[in-house]
Amino acid sequence: MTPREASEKEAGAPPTLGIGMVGYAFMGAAHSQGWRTAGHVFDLPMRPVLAAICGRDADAVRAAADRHGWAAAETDWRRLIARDDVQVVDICTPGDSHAEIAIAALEAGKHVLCEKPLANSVAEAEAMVRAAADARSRGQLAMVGFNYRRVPAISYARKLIAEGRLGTLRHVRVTYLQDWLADPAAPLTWRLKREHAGSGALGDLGAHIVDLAQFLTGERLVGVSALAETFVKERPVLSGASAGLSGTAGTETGPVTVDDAALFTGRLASGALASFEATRMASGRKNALHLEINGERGSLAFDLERLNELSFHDHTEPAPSSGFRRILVTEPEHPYLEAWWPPGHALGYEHTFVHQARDLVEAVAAGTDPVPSFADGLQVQRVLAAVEDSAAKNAVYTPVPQP
Ligand code: SOE
Repeated sequence: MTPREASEKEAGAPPTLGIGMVGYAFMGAAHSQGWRTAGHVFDLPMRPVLAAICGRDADAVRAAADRHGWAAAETDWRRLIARDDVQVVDICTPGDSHAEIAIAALEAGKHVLCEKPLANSVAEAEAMVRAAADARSRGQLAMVGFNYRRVPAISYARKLIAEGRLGTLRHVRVTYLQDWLADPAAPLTWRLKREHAGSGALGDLGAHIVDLAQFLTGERLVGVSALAETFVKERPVLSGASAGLSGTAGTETGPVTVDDAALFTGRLASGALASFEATRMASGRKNALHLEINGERGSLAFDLERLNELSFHDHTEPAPSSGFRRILVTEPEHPYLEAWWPPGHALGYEHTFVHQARDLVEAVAAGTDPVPSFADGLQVQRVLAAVEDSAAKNAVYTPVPQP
């Protein structure tokens, strides 16, 4: 125990929870913000401490540690997970290293938070679920980072659906559109290589919308029919370091080995029909996630670019005066909002990572199972694999194996 920890303990301050993060690009920055802020906004039973961050490039990781407020920097993730001041390992690396790091961290006695998609394959995700189950019997927790569940309006939408406000569900319609690959000159980053990313728009964006559809409805997808396409098959090879979505490219080109876009329909367990579109080629769309759910008694719609709002239609109201109305999800009674700003003072993308950190800290302190679990991540992985199988056969209906 450090002198500061000892004096905090004496003063009755909550115990600390040491965080170690692997990765420091876009997601690393977003998660850092979450860990840094959660304990200042919410009354947490444990205080997250940004103990150490890890990346392969010593200068870059030191700079990231200074920028994002981490006490120490490591260049080898094995050293990070061996540190005594790290109790939670947060994995923000490309998908090809998720399984190895997560399993090693669980075996080393740490709790784990892993960015989505959980892994690059069903087999890896299954191994991670097995390691998480073993670790659970030793009191450790494992969570996958589907941060959009933590948008207050999404969390509130789930509550309305669970309360039956939409009645029997008929349709789930979700699109997630970006445009950072619309330009054929955009460079060949790791996200465009199957060996690193597993898949393209499907795993990156499709994973989010599959998770949201299942989270909001409380149901699983049981089968899918899919089409996928790689519109730009060769792209300029990177000559410098890549920050994930961009980088400096030379004149040499290399093959894109993942999808640029994936479209699929699916059936939910109750019989409701779902449709999904995930693309990075929708010019003009930056981070446009739209969803609409229609039920017998009403409908809900959400737009990530207006994430403090939810559209709700109550179909039991008399037709002449009924219609979609806007719910501003900024009241203290709404999920996550009790500790933020007064009503109408909006939240944004970064707050989802603060809420994610809060939920994991609370689960660790209470010893309860965090959601989404690694098993939830595996279920999404199974849907993604079924989508790939179906797309390879030009939309042949493909069952999703159920646990
Ligand atoms: C890039 O496409 C990306 O950063 C995703 O990887 C994230 O999960 C999503 O939140 C925003 O877009």
